[in-house]
Amino acid sequence: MRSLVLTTLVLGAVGFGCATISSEPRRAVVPKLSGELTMDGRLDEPVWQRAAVLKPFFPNRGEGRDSEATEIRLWYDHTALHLGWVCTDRDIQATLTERDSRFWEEEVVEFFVTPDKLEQYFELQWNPLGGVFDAIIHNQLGPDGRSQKFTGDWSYTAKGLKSAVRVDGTVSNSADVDRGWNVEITLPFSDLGVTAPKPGTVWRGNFYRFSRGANNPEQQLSWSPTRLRGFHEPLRFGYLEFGR
Ligand SMILES: [Ca+2]
Ligand SMILES: [Ca+2]
Ligand SMILES: [Ca+2]
Repeated sequence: MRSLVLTTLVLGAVGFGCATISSEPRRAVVPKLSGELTMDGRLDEPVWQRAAVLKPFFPNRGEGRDSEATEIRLWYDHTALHLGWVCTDRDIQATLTERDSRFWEEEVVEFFVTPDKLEQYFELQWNPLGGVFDAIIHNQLGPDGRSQKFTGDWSYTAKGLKSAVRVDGTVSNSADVDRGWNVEITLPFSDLGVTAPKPGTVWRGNFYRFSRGANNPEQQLSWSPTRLRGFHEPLRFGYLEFGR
């Protein structure tokens, strides 16, 4: 514990860019907004300008910094949560397209979220080719809150989920220099088994990215770093408060 505290102090003192790594899970307020979206992967509708912007992402172990920037934009209305991913990427790599593929072996962005208990949460993923993964995770937590083991029910399908990807570059061609990719997402609350949360409600959730490329080592990036080996540490998920 003593060394953990010391590490936190040192990291806090050094800082990384405009933000420091906090030992506490991160927090965000998700604004309640309204606006029509054209589901095309372009975040150019006016409502995206008023969304919460969650950035930067950090290496999940909580040390070092990201080699390419990631941000998530977030808002909700009376029926759904809306997510917009902005991934800077000089070399976009992906081949998988089928639903529930093992996208994490390539490049992918991920959203883990639970409206209720930490032991059960939704895992959703999107890749640069428009691939989608959806599952319900059951995670057995030990007395210290850490994951002991988890299983995923991949048969779950988020039936109302709508998403679209826009790639600025070429996928799986390391001979050129890409710029990045966006994902535009509408996730109805009904797919999470709930109605729209009342303002002030706090959920737990986290945003992750597997970043790879020909000249980049793999990075496992997080909005709220778990500071442990994997992403499946719900005690380390961030806090998402629904605003007014
Ligand atoms: Ca759009
Ligand atoms: Ca890449
Ligand atoms: Ca599924």
